[in-house]
Amino acid sequence: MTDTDCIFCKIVAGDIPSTKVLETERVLAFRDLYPKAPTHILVVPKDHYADTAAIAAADPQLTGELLNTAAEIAAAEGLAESGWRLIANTGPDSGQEVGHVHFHVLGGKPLGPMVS
Ligand code: IU
Repeated sequence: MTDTDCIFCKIVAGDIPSTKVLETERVLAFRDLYPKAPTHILVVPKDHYADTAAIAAADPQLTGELLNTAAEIAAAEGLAESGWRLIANTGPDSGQEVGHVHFHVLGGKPLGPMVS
């Protein structure tokens, strides 16, 4: 499942370069191009789903795989003890910019409180 207009589908396909962190059969993780923290990695399904609601409804197993991958990456980045943040913006009010579901893994410094 690919959306030809989707930038993350193009990254998954290798048509746009990215700094890959981890790849499995159904999941890709790569470094955010504009990092907001020392560690800022995006975890995405290779198939195109618009957002968390869409993937949770369509494929709970893949949704869980994304979460497991995020935790694995955080541990591999040395964040298990210090902690890390997982964000999945969903829909307009969240500020979601890219319409291909993605989890942000953030850490490597105190991140402060969440915005309201
Ligand atoms: P958001 O949750 O949709 O707002 O997050 C999109 C993220 O994708 C954001 O942190 C961008 O810096 C990041 N990003 C990227 O890493 N590479 C790209 O080509 C584009 C956006 I466009």
